[in-house]
Amino acid sequence: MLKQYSYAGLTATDIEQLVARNTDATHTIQDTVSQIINDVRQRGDQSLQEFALKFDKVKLEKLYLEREDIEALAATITRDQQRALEIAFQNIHKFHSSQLRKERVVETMPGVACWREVRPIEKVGLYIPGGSAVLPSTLLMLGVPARIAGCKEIVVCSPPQHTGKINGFVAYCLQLLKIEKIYLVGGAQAIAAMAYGTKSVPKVDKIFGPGNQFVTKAKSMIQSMVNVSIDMPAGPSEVLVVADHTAQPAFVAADLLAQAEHGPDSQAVLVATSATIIKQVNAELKKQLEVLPRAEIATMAIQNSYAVEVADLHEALDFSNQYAPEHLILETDEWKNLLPRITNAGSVFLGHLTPESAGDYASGTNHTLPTSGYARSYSGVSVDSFVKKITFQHISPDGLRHIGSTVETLAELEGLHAHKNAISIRK
Ligand code: HSO
Ligand code: ZN
Repeated sequence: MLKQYSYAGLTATDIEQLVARNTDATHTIQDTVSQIINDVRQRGDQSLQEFALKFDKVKLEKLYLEREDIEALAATITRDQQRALEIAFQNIHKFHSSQLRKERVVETMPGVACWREVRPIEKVGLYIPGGSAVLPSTLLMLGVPARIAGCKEIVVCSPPQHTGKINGFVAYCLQLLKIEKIYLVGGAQAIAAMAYGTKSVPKVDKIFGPGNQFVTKAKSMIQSMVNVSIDMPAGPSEVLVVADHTAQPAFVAADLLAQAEHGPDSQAVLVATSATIIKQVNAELKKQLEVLPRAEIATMAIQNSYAVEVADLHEALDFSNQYAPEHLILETDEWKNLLPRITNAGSVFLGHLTPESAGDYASGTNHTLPTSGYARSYSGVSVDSFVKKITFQHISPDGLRHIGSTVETLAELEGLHAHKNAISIRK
């Protein structure tokens, strides 16, 4: 079922093509997104209301829900469901709380003190997708670090359901996060609204969250149009599973399918140390797909995926590092020895009992991660994504004596005499 390649038979160009993904997918939608952005910019709330009617098929009286609505919706989910969301919230909170560390003051020369302090980004916008699957877990993954960072204003946008509301799970997460308002805006129009601000939706400083191709395109375009930044360019979700003879084919197949069910453009790559493993995993894929409710979506994603046969685990890691997966799962007893060889990956899952699902929901790590090869240079979302680090320095009389002549010489060699004078005048 999975297309199959042998690593030994692949040229450098073959590998380059195999690991390339999501390359031109967003080009074709640029015009549509650009029209949406301009419309929201010019007509604000009215444009958002029309888009809700057009795309979400719902007529909205107002573009947001407030505390009473959120409370009523949150009360519709079961106690067990609430409990599961609470545990996820707590674990994500515990893990992310350790990310804020105070840095020490460094004296680079006697009397010259330099240090960094952390300040939250004041206004952040969180986009929670609501397409074929609503993902309340994404609200926790973005909201928890935003709260820990201390962001003053957290604006949440999510497309309305047919009822003109949001689902109870998203509502309960809002309660856990103590967020009292949610904007019923989806798609590229939500990104435009948070970037420019409308009468109802506040303008923010940074926009976070995954989304479909329109949302992603809007995020990448908006950065150069107005002073707003984004978490990362996010494409379709992906996993790469490394399996050797110690792997359980049923577990491997389950992990590939957990990825595949996200969307037809998701990719699930298997890198295995023998053709037999690939054969066994294929058989399991077939078996498990038969009973999967989202089999249609998963099948399309599997068609968009492949398996690579490698000679050993070192070759497996070579391929994985070139692919730079959003999620990497090492289904081998040897996982510990492989850690130093991992150079590019968003989030890594170790051993036979650590499925990606655990991290998607509840272990504590973040599931907002770099896709499409961006793991070569980007990290996943963390508390760091919600703060700035400001540098400070103080120079004492002794410090000025120590550093003064160095600055004067450097200013002079650059021909910048006012710079030199800013020192000399103080001596
Ligand atoms: N695998 C997705 C996150 C997610 N999975 C949310 C289930 N719900 C991207 O990391
Ligand atoms: Zn997932």
